[in-house]
Amino acid sequence: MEECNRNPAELPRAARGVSAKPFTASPLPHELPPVAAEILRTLHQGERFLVCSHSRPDGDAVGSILAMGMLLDQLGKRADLVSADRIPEIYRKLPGAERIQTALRVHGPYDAVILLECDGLDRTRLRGLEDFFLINIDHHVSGNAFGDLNWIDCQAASVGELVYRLALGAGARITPEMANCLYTTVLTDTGGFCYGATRASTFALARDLTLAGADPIRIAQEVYFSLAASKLLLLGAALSHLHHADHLAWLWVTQEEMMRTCASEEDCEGVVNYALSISGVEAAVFLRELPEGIIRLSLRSKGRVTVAALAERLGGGGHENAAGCTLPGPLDRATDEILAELRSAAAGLACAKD
Ligand SMILES: [Mn+2]
Repeated sequence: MEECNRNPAELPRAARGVSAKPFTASPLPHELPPVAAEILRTLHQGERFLVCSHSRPDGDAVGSILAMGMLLDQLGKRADLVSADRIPEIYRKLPGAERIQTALRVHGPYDAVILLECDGLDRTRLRGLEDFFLINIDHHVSGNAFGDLNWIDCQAASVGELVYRLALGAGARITPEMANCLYTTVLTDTGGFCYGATRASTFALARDLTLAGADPIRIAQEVYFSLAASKLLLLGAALSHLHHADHLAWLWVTQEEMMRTCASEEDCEGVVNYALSISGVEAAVFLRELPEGIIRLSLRSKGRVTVAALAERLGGGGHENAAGCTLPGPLDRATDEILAELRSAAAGLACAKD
């Protein structure tokens, strides 16, 4: 009789060591700092909150917004989840993703606005935030204490990790839905545990989230094996223009190729990484021709070339190893300009032993 009651869908989870028993969290990498306790107090005291992140949201932004919304639900609060840009296709299957509203201006009787991984209000591209009580939770080195409460922890693998610690601090139950959202933040922000702040505590966090019900296989399939065909067609076009020399790699797509492959802006995400992945290449750039003829550039580095300073000089910005800017067209002129900049930034590397 017992055999008949067993749900076959449960077997793979059981095989992964997931049981129905409550799990014990691994020791946290750090004590919850006083500001996090203050954030929790603010959440307990308020009634209605707005949760948002940066424009063009990535896995950490979407997963953290959703998990924070679920935490507020558990605390019996009202939470509005807002993004200036639509949620990328690969994250739309996350539990509760349909709850995130797309808007460019916010208004409402909020007790506080919770900003996740933003270094300033501009980063959200949302208008109407400035008069609210602002809770800023970030893990970037470039993080800014622009809020009324600022929890910036550069050791965290994702902002989701901080939301998780906040949820544990609040005594919330880490539901399978919450665990799936949080696991997505860690997987995507570490590039599949390949870079970023990947450390032992990251795997402890992934373990905890798996025990709490996250499904690592399904999430990996959604994130890495559910691409739009247009993305691969665009990648093919970009790779047909791949060049590399002197520790640098570059590739581009024309507006005509964007149209021909039916590619969207979202499809261009990550194309630059293919150029960077070449052995011996230290910095890479992906150039995309926009309809109006100007050129958008994505710059990446493995760490020895600081692309942020270079992008800033050209009117853009970003992180040390990931930055962007736009240059006037045409494409070949912009390519020459950025290569000259990159060559001088990488000049020291030619003599340095790899
Ligand atoms: Mn992040």
